Amino acid sequence: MQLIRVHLWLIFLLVLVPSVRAQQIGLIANTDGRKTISLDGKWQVIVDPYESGFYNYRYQPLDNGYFKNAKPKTKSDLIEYDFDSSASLQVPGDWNTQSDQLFFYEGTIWYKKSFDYARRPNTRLFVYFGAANYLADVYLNGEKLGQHEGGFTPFNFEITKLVRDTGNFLVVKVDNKRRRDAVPTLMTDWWNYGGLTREVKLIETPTTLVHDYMVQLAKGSRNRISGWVKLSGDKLQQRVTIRIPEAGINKSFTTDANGFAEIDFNADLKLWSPENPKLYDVTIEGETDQVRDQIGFRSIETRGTEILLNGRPIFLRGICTHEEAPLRGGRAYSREDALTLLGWTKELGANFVRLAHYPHNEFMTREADRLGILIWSEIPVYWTIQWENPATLENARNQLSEMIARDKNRAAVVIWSVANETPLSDARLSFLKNLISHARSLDPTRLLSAAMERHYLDATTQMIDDPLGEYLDVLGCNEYVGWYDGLPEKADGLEWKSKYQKPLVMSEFGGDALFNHHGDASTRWTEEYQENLYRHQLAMLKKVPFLRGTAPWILTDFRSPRRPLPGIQDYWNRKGLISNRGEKKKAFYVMQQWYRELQK
Ligand code: GCB
Repeated sequence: MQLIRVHLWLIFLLVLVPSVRAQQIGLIANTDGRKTISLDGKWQVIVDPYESGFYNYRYQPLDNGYFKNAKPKTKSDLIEYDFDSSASLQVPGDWNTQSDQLFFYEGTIWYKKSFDYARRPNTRLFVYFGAANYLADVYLNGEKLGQHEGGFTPFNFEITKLVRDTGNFLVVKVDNKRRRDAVPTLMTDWWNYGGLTREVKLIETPTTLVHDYMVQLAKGSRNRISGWVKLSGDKLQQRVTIRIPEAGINKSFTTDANGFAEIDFNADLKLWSPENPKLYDVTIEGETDQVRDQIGFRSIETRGTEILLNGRPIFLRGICTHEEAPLRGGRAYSREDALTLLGWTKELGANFVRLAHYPHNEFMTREADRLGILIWSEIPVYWTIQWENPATLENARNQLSEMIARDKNRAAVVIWSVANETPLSDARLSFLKNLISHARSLDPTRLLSAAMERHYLDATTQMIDDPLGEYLDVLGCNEYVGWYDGLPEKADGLEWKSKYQKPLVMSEFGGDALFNHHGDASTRWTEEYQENLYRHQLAMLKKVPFLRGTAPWILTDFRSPRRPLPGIQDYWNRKGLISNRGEKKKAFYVMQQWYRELQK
């Protein structure tokens, strides 16, 4: 018996303790409204294609891998790595565009940053990563903090107990090897930019902090705010107050033994819209901590085939975009990058952007909030995911949770999308239904969509009857009539039908053109071909009775390993309305003209 007890304890220590340590605290909402210290800048790196900093020659995990940041103590010591004399990379930033040697690299790179930090009493400290693509193992002072999977969502680890006044070293093993069971999986049409692609920062909080909150209009209401506040720490029962001074709001609630309080009160507000993107200063104030945010309030619903913003029908004049830096190239990460992309979006006459095919950095959603651009945000459940694999589902659910956790208070975000162009099967349907109900449980207010499948009933009829449509609020379809599907004139005779009484957003259409490559309208890759394709597309789309939005593919040319054609593509997908150098192609103006007409 005694022996069993000892064994149980051992199992507890071995199994439970590391996992408790790895789980730590969930995502801290709104790092903007808190005290943070940036760890951006140069980080020392070791490129480790064989992961010999992690595994020994028998492929067993090492106890003293590179995360120990070891130094020889005597002149006879054998240590085969040294961060401090290694090369460095800029963080945030993908590694591919910082070194020619790393351009096609897929594998592991170790990052190290040293810092000092004098922690004050009664504070907690967290290290926060905007994103790391794809798999990150994080260590502080040689101790493992945890692992994070998924290349486009934020995560944080508490380091209160491990941090020292001086000489801290933070080591992150970032691995972007593609995997069949991962999300996304092996095949995508975008560059697998690896690294610490978004900001890294330390967040200092009081011992009991306002961990997370949702302050939004209740579903279907334009004058009732409802949501919740969650505290984390040892003083969980507190009075928390929501203040919105400009709207004369000052409402207090008491958190329960778990630190949780639901909030619900009436509010007389100027509503957020693309025409008037009104944001209010909001303070969420507990007894021990307070957080400031800027929040817009608007309602979003569907009625039959209409999309209603603040109760009024709206047409989503959209455009798709990847998170790729205009002009500079590589992963976008900054406010300036966001402002360039959203500036072009506005210039096009758009009021809506589809952030393809994964959650973009927070500057995009924050700036869209300020500029009045509606957002479709999606997770990289793209093409041929392993639908039957429970671990893949768990991974997708987690990426969905983290996307919603970060952006649930952004008025701009009106649609969460769970998938792109996924092939029909029972396993796929149950996987996606699971994601849909998960999203609804986390956020009951926003619309759910996905880019679904569609098919030809006969030569001139496109039918939307993908069973997924039953569970979505907004139908999304990608179609490439005139590019992968016949020539542009094919669009003239096409009719669209839908099984569902729901609004449709044509979430992709388009074709490639190399900027300044000219010819007649039937010559592929020319601006004239693309322009003609857009003309025929728009003529067709205008006739679709249930169409409530368009998001052509795509704002700018973007890098893709699937596009090698020399002299034309050179590893760029050329479907941009704007080139990778910022030059507008003829089709840009076709779209712009239509979006201007729609505004009259
Ligand atoms: C699609 C995909 C998108 C591709 C695009 C293309 O349907 O959703 O990721 O980049 O087509 O250019 O083929």
